[in-house]
Amino acid sequence: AFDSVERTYAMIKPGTFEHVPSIISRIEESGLVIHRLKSARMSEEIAGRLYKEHDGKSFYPNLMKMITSEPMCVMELRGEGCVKRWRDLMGPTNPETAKRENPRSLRALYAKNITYNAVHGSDSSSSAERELGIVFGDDGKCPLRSTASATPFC
Ligand code: DGI
Repeated sequence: AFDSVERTYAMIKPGTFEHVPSIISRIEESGLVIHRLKSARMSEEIAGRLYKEHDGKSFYPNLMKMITSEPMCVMELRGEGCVKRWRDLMGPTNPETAKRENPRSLRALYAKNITYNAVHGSDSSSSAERELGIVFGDDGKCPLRSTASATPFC
């Protein structure tokens, strides 16, 4: 059944607004399905839950500043093997590496630097479930509200 197809959590991160159409096109061409999409600005609280594993690292303050800086596209992607397929489309974390190893990847094309590196994708199915839960509120806690909502973000 469609429900059993793998899913992943994807973000078109702040600083990448003008490339949203190109990135959406690449997703479509790849055959992955955009199951849910919204435009939202992340609250500090949700960002903290999402990036909990990096709390305490040297780059954590910059990471938090970047991810809460402006609205972005958050998505649930679906498709067979989509965790790996989306990670392959993204390319390596560091854009310099991406340019060397995979010049067609989204990070090679659109990342400004390692902090503003254009896109995010879960690193495993279990991370995907956790991250989708946080952002879309599937975990029963407060979801990331879309920018269309009149209510302030929680
Ligand atoms: O899954 P990725 O986004 O490729 O990488 P990750 O989950 O290990 O780290 C999340 C984000 O944190 C990454 O997209 C950029 C930032 N980051 C990770 N490692 C470093 C880093 N930023 C800096 N400045 N230096 C790092 O070593």
